[in-house]
Amino acid sequence: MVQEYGLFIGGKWRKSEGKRFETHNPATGETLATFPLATKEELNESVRHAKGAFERWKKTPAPRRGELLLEAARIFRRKKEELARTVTTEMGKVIAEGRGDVQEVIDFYEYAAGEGRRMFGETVPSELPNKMCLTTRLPVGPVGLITPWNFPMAIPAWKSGAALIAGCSFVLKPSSLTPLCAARFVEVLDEAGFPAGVVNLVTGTGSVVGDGLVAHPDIRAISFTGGVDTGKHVYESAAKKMIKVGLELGGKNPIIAMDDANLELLMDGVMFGAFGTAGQRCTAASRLIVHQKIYDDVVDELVERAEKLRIGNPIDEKTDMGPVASADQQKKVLEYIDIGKKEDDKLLTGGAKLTGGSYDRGFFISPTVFAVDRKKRLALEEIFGPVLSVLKAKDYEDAVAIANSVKYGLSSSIYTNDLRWAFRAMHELEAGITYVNAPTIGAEVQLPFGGTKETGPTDTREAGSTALEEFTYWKTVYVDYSGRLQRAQIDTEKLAGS
Ligand code: TXE
Repeated sequence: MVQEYGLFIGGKWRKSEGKRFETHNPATGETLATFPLATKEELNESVRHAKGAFERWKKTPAPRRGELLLEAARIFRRKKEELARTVTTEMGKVIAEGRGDVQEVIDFYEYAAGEGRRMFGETVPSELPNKMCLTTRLPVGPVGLITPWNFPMAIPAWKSGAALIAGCSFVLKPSSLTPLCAARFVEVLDEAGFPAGVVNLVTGTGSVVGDGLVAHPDIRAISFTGGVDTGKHVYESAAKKMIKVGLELGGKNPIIAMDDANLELLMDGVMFGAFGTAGQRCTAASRLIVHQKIYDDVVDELVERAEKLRIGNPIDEKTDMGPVASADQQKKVLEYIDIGKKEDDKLLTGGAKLTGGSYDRGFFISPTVFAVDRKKRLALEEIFGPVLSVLKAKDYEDAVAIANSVKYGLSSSIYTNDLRWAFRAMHELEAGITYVNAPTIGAEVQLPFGGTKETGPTDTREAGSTALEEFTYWKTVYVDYSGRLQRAQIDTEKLAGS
């Protein structure tokens, strides 16, 4: 039976006045559940609850807030397998990656819970006697979390975990491709016992719920992950309100293969980086930049391996790559494949929709590899699908110049056994993340995640020690216990001489 969900507002699941939409399994076409397209009034109601709850939540000591995050982590751990199956069924990543998505939730909630007992500020010496100076973090207020479909539980967890431990209440607006994952996620938070109104889930369109959330006067920060065009729009309207905004907007991530690289290690990394999650990770390796000396060997091996991948229903443990997430995604990726063909890029393997039998019910595309010239669109634009562009570089300098020639700067990688290239790449690749001898994917929650250039113009970082930046502001406190007026910058000479 297809379950009908409502909106989660003020600690309760509520019916909506809005129309409904369905969510589907991208491998089979099966309808999984229906959700409301929330109205403006319902969105406003959720923000009203978030605002009321914020006043109490911010006063709850951070270690107590952390206990609730730990409780949620325990429940996520208990339900890991069923939640992983929801991720795979609704989004289409293979089941091992579905489990990884949920594991990331557990890892981050545990990490963020610990932050409740750290959340360090500084104590700094004063230039005046009997005066103490310190800094502390304060939550910005109720926040809006706008999330995509490619990590349908992990990304809501990164954003909500950091918001909650910081003392912010939130309204989560998930992608309309994966509302079931968001609902199952919020059910766990409800079971963990977060106070009513701290956690709210509002499904619906970008234009009503997304725009409405960003523009709402009581929403004090927005954390957004999605496409560049939507991100620009969010950035503009957040700027009109002068609120904090965290943006994570995709990439065109390169792997550089130097001529001294361990080829076996390189190929394992390239296959995982390019075709994991059917290339739909913001950190996916979508460019392989190969030193000319090893180019032919790498290309041969790549084609052989890509053709061996088993494509099918991602719930089957034996499947290597599932479908792309939606009909729109499939159309967009196929359009890029056509662009490659029209621009005379050399198609090395794949390059087609998979059809026949069970493939006809889902959105399958064969793993595709093009040999591409550095100025072509396939070398420069984000595709977000199982399409890898291979480029030839003369030497290290040329490889880095190609790597840096795109407008994005999220992840990057170099395979080499030469320390010179490894250390230079760490400094010279224009990206928020650089891997050495590992692919562009595989972020760990205890490290900052984010990019530069059009990937992350606000330069915020999710996860890691920087996760709180999006949701807190710094308060500087001066405590003068001298019992008299002391004037900074003015009384210092007298003091020095006295
Ligand atoms: O993203 P959108 P889509 C890229 C990838 C993909 C493309 C489009 O290239 O092909 O984006 O995917 C909400 N105000 N990435 O269409 O539209 C929307 O409902 C506020 C990269 O899914 O950007 C969803 O919740 N919000 C990315 C979220 O924004 C609005 C992951 C993202 O949707 C809105 C996903 C509005 N006006 C896609 N309109 C990554 N960085 O990993 C829509 N939304």
